[in-house]
Amino acid sequence: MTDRQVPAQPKTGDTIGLSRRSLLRAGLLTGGAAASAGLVSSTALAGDPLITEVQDWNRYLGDSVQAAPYGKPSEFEAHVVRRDVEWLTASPESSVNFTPLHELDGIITPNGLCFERHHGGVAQINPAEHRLMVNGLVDKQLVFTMEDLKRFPRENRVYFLECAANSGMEWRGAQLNGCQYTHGMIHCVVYTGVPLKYLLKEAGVKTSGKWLLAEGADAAAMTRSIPMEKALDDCLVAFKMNGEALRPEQGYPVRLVVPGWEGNMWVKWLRRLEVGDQPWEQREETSKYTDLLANGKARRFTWVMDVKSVITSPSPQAPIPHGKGPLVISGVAWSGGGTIKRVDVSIDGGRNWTTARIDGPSLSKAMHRFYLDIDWDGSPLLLQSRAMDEHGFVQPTKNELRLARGDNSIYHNNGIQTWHVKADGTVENVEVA
Ligand SMILES: Nc1nc2c(c(=O)[nH]1)N[C@H]1C(S)=C(S)[C@@H](COP(=O)(O)O)O[C@H]1N2
Ligand SMILES: [Mo]
Repeated sequence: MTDRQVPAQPKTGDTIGLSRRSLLRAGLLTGGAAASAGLVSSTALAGDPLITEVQDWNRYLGDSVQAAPYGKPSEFEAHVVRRDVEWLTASPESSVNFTPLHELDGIITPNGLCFERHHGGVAQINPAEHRLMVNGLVDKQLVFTMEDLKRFPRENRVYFLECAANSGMEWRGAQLNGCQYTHGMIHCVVYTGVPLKYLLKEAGVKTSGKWLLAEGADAAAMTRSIPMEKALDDCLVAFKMNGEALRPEQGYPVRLVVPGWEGNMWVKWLRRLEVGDQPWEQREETSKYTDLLANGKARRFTWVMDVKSVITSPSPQAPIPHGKGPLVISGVAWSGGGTIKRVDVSIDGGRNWTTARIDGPSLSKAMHRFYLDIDWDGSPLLLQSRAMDEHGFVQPTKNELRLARGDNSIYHNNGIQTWHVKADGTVENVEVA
């Protein structure tokens, strides 16, 4: 583990002024295709032994097809792992680790790198011994086995899951040095599952049934109230992620998928769905996952994850290794309200904006990948990204957010992130005042 992968201890909000004239000198390359001479490695011209000499891997047989019945990444990618921040939580069982966003590309998170958040550790469940009960205000109380669930028609959908506490540590100022830690409580995979409405239809929801309680089979018995409208809309009872069985960390054998809404509601190890006529006022929807405003009142039932984005490279854990010349700026954007329509990138702390290129699938309530290809002149940058969703919602600055919600909040920070890129290519988390 190198230094730059170690999370910095909390520091008091580093603030950088906007007066750097040098920032304006960094020119934007509009085309995208970078045809500068700076792209060609000069070592190749000097008789590089990696070209002139036959290497071992070119000479000896490699591993057999039986060597890795379940494949894993190259040993040279060993640093690409989920990481936690030790001082953040009191115990490692009720804790969180973070997706290494700075090492990923595209929109899909590999299963082994999806951040984990659990309140009572990972439940280890034999699917043959798992049951899902539907009870409460229904015509027929039902209990499904996993085999029963797999006889309902199923769907495949790509969705992001973001913990409402993602970026929570950044509410009052720049704190953690890396997008893995500031924005890594998110993952995006393709789920295979049964639409929740099919199961509810099978049970027959009574007309008084307006709410659904989802309960987990883990030691925390996570429970959340979900309005019936959402349950009957796009929720899934999912058993596969990225084509294979859910990982135990993600709720094996079955979890609830609540598209676009805060991660806490996506109950893992799902064991019970109760239909009721009002919310249950559980811990996770009263004392937690509510937003205390400046006037002492708390916003609650703030389910939708608002439009948000972050530049993943360059970023503190992904400094620029190559000096000036062609530079790929890349990041991710998402909105619980639907698709992302536009992402703008600023290299001067939000004074000027250039529309980035969204590449890859643009799916509702899924991550979007964006790029801005520039010709970096080697001067310092204040990098920001600002996303806009299909409804026209625009990601706010952190000051705008604090004006609306005050200073007490942890959850639902979708403010614009700033990275300070220095002339030597290193990058730091800062806030633009
Ligand atoms: N049963 C159960 N479900 C749970 C939790 C839990 O502790 N137990 N944590 C919730 C929280 S707070 C989040 S953010 C998401 C995290 O999902 P992940 O671990 O797949 O990233 O799961 C939610 N579902
Ligand atoms: Mo969460």
